[in-house]
Amino acid sequence: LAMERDLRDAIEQEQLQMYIQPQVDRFGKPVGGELLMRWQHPQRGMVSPAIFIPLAEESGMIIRLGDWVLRQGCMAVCALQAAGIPMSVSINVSPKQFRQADFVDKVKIALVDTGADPALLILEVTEGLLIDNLHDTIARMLELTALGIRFSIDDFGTGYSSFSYLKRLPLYELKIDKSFVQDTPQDANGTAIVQSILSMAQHLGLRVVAEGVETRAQAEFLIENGCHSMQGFLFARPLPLQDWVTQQTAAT
Ligand code: G
Ligand code: G
Ligand code: MN
Ligand code: NA
Repeated sequence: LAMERDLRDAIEQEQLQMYIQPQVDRFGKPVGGELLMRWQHPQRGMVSPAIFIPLAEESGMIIRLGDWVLRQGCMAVCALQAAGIPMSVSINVSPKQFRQADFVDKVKIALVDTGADPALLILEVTEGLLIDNLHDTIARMLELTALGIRFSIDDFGTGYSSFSYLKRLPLYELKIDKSFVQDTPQDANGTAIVQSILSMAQHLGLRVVAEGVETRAQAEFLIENGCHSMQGFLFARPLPLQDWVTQQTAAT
């Protein structure tokens, strides 16, 4: 509860920071990046989003955090483009944030205010979003895709997975959850699941990002099976956006 109060101040006191974790293609070239929030608390130190996001969802603070992340996402699109780094930017959108009556308006305003190219912005949503009001969810997603924004299903396969939504939603991408990725190539069942997701995605015309790629063997397996891009400690840990920009501009 003390943490809940602290979270309220975190935005104003600039304790929140955006990290980016690159996603690379099969040649190792960065093609996108996921923004991940970090909270540097003056006393508690670095607080994991795995702790404060659920708290923010319960308390409703996720709306303010989400507004901030949306803006940061647009600003990251602009910063990368200005630095000549051709990458898409993925942000995590929680169900509560997505379901706000004025969410589409907020996205439009953020795009206009920042001048960000919507074609470079990807919204990661979870299967939890699809449990109720699928009809409204689809309508809202269509409004956003009409702006040029793309959608990705995060943690694919771990939530309420239903094949029917895959054909009804305007999706661009699936992110295979790291729990499946980390079963490859040694565990027969996990490996079969990953192969099936990749094959299904290919037939549906969806791109696939594998998350939590930690070993060379996993990467080789994923590439052999047609995975488009990979994200994980093998390639890079999440790092402050500015550090990534500096590193990329120095490299070229
Ligand atoms: O980065 P890890 O970095 O530890 O993130 C832990 C969890 O927090 C993940 O499930 C991730 O999706 C979530 N998360 C990280 N950043 C954000 C954010 O900006 N918004 C939302 N809604 N979730 C986030
Ligand atoms: O948004 P999502 O739930 O997918 O959050 C991604 C989470 O995965 C973050 O907590 C991020 O720090 C974490 N992560 C990223 N790469 C790796 C990895 O290679 N291994 C593991 N174990 N976690 C990772
Ligand atoms: Mn994510
Ligand atoms: Na995920």
